[in-house]
Amino acid sequence: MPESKSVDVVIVGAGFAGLYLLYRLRKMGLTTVVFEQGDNVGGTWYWNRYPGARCDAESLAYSFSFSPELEQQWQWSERYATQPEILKYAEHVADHFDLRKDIQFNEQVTAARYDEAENLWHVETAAGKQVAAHFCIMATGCLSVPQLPAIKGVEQFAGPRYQASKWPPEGVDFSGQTVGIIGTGSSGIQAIPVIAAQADHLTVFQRTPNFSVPAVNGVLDQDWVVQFKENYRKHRHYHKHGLSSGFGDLQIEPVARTPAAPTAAGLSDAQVAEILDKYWQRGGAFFLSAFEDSLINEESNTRIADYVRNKIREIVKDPQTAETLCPKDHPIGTKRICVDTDYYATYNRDNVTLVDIRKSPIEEIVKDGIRLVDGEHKFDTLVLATGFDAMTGALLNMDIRGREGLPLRAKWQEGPRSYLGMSVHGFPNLFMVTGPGSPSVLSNMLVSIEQHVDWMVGCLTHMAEAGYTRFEPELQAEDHWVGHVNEIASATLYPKGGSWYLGANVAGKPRVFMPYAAGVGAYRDVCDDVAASNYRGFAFS
Ligand code: N01
Repeated sequence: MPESKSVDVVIVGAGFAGLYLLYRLRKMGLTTVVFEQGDNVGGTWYWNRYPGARCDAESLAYSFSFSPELEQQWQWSERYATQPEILKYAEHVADHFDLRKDIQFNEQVTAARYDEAENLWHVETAAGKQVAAHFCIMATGCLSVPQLPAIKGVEQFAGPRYQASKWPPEGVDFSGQTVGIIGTGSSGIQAIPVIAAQADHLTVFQRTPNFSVPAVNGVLDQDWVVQFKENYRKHRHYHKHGLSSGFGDLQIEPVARTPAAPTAAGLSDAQVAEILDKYWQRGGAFFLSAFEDSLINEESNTRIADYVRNKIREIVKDPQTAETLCPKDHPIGTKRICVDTDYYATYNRDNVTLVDIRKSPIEEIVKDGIRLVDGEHKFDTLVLATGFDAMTGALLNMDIRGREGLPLRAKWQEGPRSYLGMSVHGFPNLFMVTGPGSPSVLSNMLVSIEQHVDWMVGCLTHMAEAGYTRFEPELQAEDHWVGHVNEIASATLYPKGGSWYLGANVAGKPRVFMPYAAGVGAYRDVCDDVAASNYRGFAFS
């Protein structure tokens, strides 16, 4: 077994969070090692290479803000960047800041144990590497543990089988093939139009329809980009402080700067349509920001949902198919809204069939297709876009043990508990980036990652200056935060969504609404206030 070495900080994961952490901690003069299970940087953008994969936040906002030089130097080509372009960006960041030398690739962390006497974390990888560190920071991502469907027979499919979140790097050519796909979340909705355009025939097995809005993607006008970049600080400020999600609409003028209407409740259909048409035509998830109360007022939400259902009925020619595609089981936005290119129109193609497996459930995956209660569908290739064990999956897959050997799995048996979504009582000197209890997946991840890392760096600097070597959130502060996160969630419609935000997609997972729903600006204010009041809620020694 390789010899154990000691560093100031061990970071788990070399996605955007791990990269930025490494950059900042190195600047502080701390020794660091990053363990990454893949053979490259990029995290989610390394693994999710399925056809059509692209970000649902606009490129110029879904990018690091810490380096004006990087901002000016990197040229995004489309409004919504493709997965290969985002991966290139992550590689560029790693190379430009010379980060790779402190990253150990193909190293999956399996255990992290805190030793109280030594005040050290002992971290182990599957390959048997060990490292001791004063601080351990989990930058493991929120959607990094794929979820295989619990469907009988999935292993007996004889043809090629691909999973969206573990796509082969060389890509897949579907020409001349018949394909079946299970899953109509963001991944499926992006992949379906692209696969349909290539394959002989595509059968989509849909259990629950999702709301999707058009991306209205396009090549970026470079004159517009220059103008945008001249005002980058102003835009960044707006994303970090002025918006609840940190996504925004990057249009320099109209929609973004037009204040949201207070509510859709009580308006006529024509009035609702007049407002929403602008957002629909402009494209993107910003659609939900048209009304201030879209996620807190049931009537307003229903009006917005009705508008989208009517759009689906307008776009999809076959009325029965259109009806099957209309989501009716959850308020719009309480499951992550999807952003697509030609998703609904794809069902007008002759080579696409939609199968409602809610009406006729899957009995079994067989060697050449899928057998439903009312018949069989045969195809050559199976694609699974069945989601993730989100937010807690990666953390709980590792054997993380805090003081007195307390396993995180035991501490979180009834759902995740944290202080500010960053730290856990009983687990000293451990941070999580964008963990449960922070805005995380409800926000532009790059905005949230930078905010968390900056805050953590501030905390570690405070400790170094004061001569502290150990921090731990107090139980009372954690309990209070968990209560507050729940209180905010219950004031919204989110808990009605039955989504992966709640753990509802994983059998046996506790149903707890995991992200903090008050928005990135409000959350940042709380974190800044905690820091300014001598890190209220943290015990240092
Ligand atoms: O996963 P999902 P995803 N039998 O959980 C179905 C981010 N993301 O990978 O709803 C049949 O949303 C399941 O059906 P149901 C984004 O945050 C972002 O698509 O459980 N079907 C559902 O249709 C997103 O929200 C981007 O009834 C089964 C689908 O599989 C998150 O990742 C792109 C099944 C899973 O949908 C996750 O999206 C991609 C079964 N046994 C992803 N099990 C962008 O930035 C599951 N399903 C654009």
